[in-house]
Amino acid sequence: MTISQRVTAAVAALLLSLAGIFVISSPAAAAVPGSCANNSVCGFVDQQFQTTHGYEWVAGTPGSCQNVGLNDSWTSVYNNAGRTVRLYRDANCGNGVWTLTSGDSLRNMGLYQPSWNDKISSVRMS
Ligand SMILES: [Ca+2]
Repeated sequence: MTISQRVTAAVAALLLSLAGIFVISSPAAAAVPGSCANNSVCGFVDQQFQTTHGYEWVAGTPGSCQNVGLNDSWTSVYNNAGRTVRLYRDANCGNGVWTLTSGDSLRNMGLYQPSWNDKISSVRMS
């Protein structure tokens, strides 16, 4: 093999492995919208939107702040509200930490910002 053939083969192998990752991950991503109610922001105690240890659907009124039921427990969150949602570390929408556009999600807050994991206390829909 020439060097360029080796590079081509390595790139092809990398693309194949990436394709495998996407195929494996797509069913989990597709399952979220159906389980999270429309017009709601959905919080999950576990990562990857798993419901084993608890979950809640927060159906908000646009512009109003809502304290979540599972205080300081969310690890993953899916925004199915059809509008932008802001997440807050404190009750009554104090200390905003993250904004999710419609359809956006966080699979594991501990990966993005460990100090937010198990800290969300309130949300506001725009
Ligand atoms: Ca909190």
